[in-house]
Amino acid sequence: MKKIKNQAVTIVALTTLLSALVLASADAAQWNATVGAQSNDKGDQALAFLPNEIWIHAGDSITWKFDADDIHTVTFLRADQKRPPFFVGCPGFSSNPATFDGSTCVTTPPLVKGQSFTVNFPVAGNFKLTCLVHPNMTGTIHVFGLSQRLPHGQAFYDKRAEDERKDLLLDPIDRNAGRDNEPNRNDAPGVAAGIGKAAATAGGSESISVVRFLHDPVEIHAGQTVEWTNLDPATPHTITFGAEPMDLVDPSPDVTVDADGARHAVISSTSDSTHSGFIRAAPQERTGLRQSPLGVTRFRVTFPNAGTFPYICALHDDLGMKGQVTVHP
Ligand SMILES: [Cu+2]
Repeated sequence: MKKIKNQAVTIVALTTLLSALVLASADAAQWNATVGAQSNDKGDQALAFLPNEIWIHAGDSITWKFDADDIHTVTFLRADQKRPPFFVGCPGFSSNPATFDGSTCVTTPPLVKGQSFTVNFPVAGNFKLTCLVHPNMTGTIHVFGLSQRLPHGQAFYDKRAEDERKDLLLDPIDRNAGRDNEPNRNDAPGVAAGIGKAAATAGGSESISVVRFLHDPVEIHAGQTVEWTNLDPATPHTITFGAEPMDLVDPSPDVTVDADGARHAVISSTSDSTHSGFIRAAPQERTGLRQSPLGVTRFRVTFPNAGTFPYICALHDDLGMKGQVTVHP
């Protein structure tokens, strides 16, 4: 008799637990968003969370689907945490699905088109979403308590994502920018090493980056100098001839610095290697913090001898960022 009663208690307890679980899962919604977008030739990269602002209930999850060949991360740092390099992560990378309540950092490793990642948000709060690869790629997740009404449904976010994607990818960037300038007094033909535009929504910032060498290919005569200029507000690029070095951030040892801060190399033969290091704009300023150093946005190469000199951006060659300099005698 006592055994039967115990069994009955166990069954009641189990039933209660089960119905609690069913209730919880019935209430918890699953939301969808996209990370990144690109043109068919991969040359235009939208560095954006689409959409970059979402309102959900505590207990809900969001699944981010990656949709670009350029790498991105989905990252939630602790409020007091310093921003780490993307290859370091939190440190380390979260397993999928992850849970973020503000107390512990959550990040994916760098992911590309076809991959996805889900984060559950058990606690109410307003949380910043960022991509560790792209500092200007941010968003906001508003997590409401269950008693509060959500302003939008999934259909709204799908439309918002599509609108933001089109705004970024179809907004014409002046690909001739920088070309109308008075010719350089050193008679150096110019190549734009990437061009971009920053944009923002109420949820955060985003940008469009053209990962191409514009005004390429270049034809010059022996003895002339070519100048590459990065016209992107944030994305770094490199100009790399010959062997790709292990360290992409810093220039190769042969590179010197001109009086105006531009880096400069001399390539005498088609078997020479040289690497610009990261060519990029200075980061944005923030009041109360030490100002950021000037960016290094220019790289020059002098070609004393004739030949055909192919080169790449070591960061974006897989997206098609390659060029060529032909030097005539
Ligand atoms: Cu690049």
